[in-house]
Amino acid sequence: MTDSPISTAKHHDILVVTSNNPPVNALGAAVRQGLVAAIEQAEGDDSIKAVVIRCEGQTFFAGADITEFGKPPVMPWLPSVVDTIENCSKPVVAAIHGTALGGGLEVALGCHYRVAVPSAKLGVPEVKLGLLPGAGGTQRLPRVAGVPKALEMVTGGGMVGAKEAHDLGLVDRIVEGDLVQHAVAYAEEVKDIRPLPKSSERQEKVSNIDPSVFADFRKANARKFRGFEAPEANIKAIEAAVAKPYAEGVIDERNLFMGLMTGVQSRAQQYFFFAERKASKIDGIPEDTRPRDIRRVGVIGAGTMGGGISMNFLSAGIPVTIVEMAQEALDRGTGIMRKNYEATAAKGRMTGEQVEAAMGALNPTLDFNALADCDLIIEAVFEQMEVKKDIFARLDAIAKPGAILASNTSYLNIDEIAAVTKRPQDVVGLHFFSPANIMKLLEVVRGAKTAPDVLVTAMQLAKRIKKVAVVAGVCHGFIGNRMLMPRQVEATKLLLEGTTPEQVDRVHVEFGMPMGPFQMADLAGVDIGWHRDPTRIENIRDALAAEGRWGQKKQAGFYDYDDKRKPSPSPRVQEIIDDFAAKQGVTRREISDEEIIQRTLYTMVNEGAKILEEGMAQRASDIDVVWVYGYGWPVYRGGPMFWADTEGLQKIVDGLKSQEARMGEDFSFSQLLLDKAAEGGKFSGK
Ligand code: 3H9
Repeated sequence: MTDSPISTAKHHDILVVTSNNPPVNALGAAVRQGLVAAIEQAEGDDSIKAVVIRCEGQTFFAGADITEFGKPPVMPWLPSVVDTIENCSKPVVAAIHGTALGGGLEVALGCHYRVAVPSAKLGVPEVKLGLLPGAGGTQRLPRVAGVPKALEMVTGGGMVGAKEAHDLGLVDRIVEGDLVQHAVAYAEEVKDIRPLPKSSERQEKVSNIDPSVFADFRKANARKFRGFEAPEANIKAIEAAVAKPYAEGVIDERNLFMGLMTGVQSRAQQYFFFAERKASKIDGIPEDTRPRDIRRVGVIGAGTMGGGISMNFLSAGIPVTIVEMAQEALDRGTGIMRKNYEATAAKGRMTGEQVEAAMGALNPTLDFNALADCDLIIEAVFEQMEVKKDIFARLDAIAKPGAILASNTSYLNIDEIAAVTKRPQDVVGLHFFSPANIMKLLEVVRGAKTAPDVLVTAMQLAKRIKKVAVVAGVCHGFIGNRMLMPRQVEATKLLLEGTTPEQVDRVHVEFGMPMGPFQMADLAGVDIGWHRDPTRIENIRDALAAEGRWGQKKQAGFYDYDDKRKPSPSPRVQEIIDDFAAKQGVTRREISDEEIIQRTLYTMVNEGAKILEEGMAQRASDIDVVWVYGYGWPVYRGGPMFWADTEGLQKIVDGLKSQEARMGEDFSFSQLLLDKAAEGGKFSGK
């Protein structure tokens, strides 16, 4: 079998089994077949006393091959491969580097011993794909690492480092230097030890477990798990490991796994895994485009956005020059940045030294000319075209040749901004989401003249600062905020027609959004974008703003808030709504939850389809990435476009048609949506 990704070589009496399946040694069919053949080889050869399983390339097995999911299964499947390894009559040692993830860790747990390099990481991220470790992992992991840690790992999907893994008993020895050499030496040490230690036979860590562990764990994490099916299935599987013998526990695991695998949520989450990776690929750009070198970043504006943006670069070790117009604003901005870092340190997520290193790499100044040596300059000032144009003209005069000039605008036309410079090819939009040091999304706005290497630099830099970047075209609000608009328009009209802010928000929260449109308005500030003339009252928002009901910060907005920011329905808001309805001659009626979904979520899908047909997003999955990472769309629904596919596009069209008259001229159909619905098509998978 020359083309098998699995090869074997004898080092004296140790058989070294090597997987070479780039990029991440996913456990596809050929790998599984090769592993079983290698164990058979070891069994059949008396001169072999022990086996080492290792991987070439960047990592140990990163799990099952996700691209095989949903296709007809090819034997042998992973659970039986792991069993074959564990049942080998000769000791098997896993030699781990990179990341042993999911099925990869399950293979390692099937081995009798595990050695790892200090940089290795181990985890079971299946929950992020809407799944559970289905190759015996839910039964072996608690037996080796203990129930509390197993619960945390299977439901959180995070990784543990080699040292912690060693402390937990997941790794038997940490080895420095040549991994193969050490693993072979380890195999020599253990080759004669019998009985072989089998993870599946260990009972001590799953015996005498107080069942309240599970109830407490569920309670403590209820908020985090809300809406997701996989965490609960993972918990049930660990419960089975405690309550039942191994042989029965794995049957429970299998049933729970299949239940998840055939559900919509895991399809959505697997789709999203690939969507996120696809987002970094830019259409129409030569493959060999080299990024520009970014050594120092300039940020204009030390407000909430400017400060948050700066922190991203500082945390990644990139020095930042931050410019403000007045000393007081500069001090306030940098003070907040320090406070944020110190809060992170207080939670143990940063050391005091790291805080000082980050703040030490910040150069706060009132001197605009200090931006002259920056390789990337991001403007984060007031959202007004004239202000931005003025800044870009000044930047054009002082920035060094080849510097990238970026605007953090959330709506404005990048081409118009670029036109005031003599270097529109260097201008790009970098739209961060608030709080900019936390939110993962970055919309990279591609202007008509933005150079390919500027885009490539932006995408690469996004990775460096741990953001997920999506390319958007120039249109009002780009991808995310543009789709917010129809939702806002219809939500507000629904208030007049008969619903309450509570009903609209409840429907959105039940759908899985972190909050509804009115809760979001109160959080962001009802006064944002307000014309500031209290006598000019043209809509409900104007009326609220005129009365100082600016949202949470004033303890009054669409809701009333108590001292702890707990919202309650506001009789005053209801009066304002009733007043407006009366003035506009709207007869209020009972509004169904379904109508709210049709008018606030289906309209978003329609807008997303327009964005696609206009080429403002490269692909439907990019829109989904924007909504999951920028606005908290529940990932178990994949994003608005994937969700539309699961609803059925004809159902979306029919729903919108049923509301067309009510929505009036605010609404028009996307031709792409109509066409796709008519041909029975989908947005995803194209
Ligand atoms: C599982 O194991 C189920 C079992 O319990 C039960 C079975 C019965 N399969 O992320 P990157 C691709 S579920 C197929 O950019 P990095 C990825 O799409 C699995 N393909 O690299 C990308 O392709 P492209 C549990 C995979 O260095 C390329 O590899 N395991 C898989 O930033 C590079 O990926 C997981 O969930 C896969 N499993 O990060 C681990 N993984 O170049 C998922 C990656 O065409 N993987 N690809 O865009 C990861 O978390 C990261 O890829 C990893 C590397 C940390 C490994």
